Amino acid sequence: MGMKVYGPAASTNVARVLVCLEEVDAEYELVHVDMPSGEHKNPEHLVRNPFGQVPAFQDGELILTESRAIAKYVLRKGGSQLLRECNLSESAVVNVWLEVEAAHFNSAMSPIIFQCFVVPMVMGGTPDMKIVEENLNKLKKALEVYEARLSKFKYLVGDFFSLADLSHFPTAYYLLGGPHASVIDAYPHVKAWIADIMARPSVKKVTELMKMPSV
Ligand SMILES: N[C@@H](CCC(=O)N[C@@H](CS)C(=O)NCC(=O)O)C(=O)O
Repeated sequence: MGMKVYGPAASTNVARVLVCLEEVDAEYELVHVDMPSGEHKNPEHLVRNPFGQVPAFQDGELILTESRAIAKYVLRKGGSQLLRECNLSESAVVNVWLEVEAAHFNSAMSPIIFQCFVVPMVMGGTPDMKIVEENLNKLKKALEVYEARLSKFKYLVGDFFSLADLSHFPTAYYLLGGPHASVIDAYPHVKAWIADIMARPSVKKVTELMKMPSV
């Protein structure tokens, strides 16, 4: 039995796992979970992810949740160098920036994506601009730190691409495709870095999947 990812590709946390599978050219099956109808809260899905969230991941007997943990498993299994595990300090810094991505970039982008995409397109509502503004301010604070870092190094950890960079792609994809894309114009190094990430073949492949509503 091959690896299985449960969730819609359009979910940022699912896309983070898919891009790692593509990086290592793994064979996998993407099992769609219909979130608008609440399939992620069904008992079968709760067995795989007790928080009723996506993604869930299965490799034989092993069931995993948490996209960044799954991403690491997939990259290790596929023998990828994106974790820099041959070098203790480099791998430590990969983990630092992966945490930064979750705590500063994703945590600001996630409510923005919810308000600007999910509320109008899935729930038929109107975005709460107070939430959007608060999180744009939070994002800008993070981007100042990123800009300083990326003025010194080509990528977040150093002059090599790592999971820390790749992990930003799903939320960056929605930032670029949403109404607040111009936010990054004030941060030229960040803008070039995001363009570089988006040009990666694995990322291009997953962004195509993200555009397909039933995948
Ligand atoms: N920390 C988790 C977050 C997972 C998560 O928030 N998934 C969202 C979709 S992007 C979800 O399932 N939301 C539905 C819910 O929480 O009920 C991860 O990285 O996998």
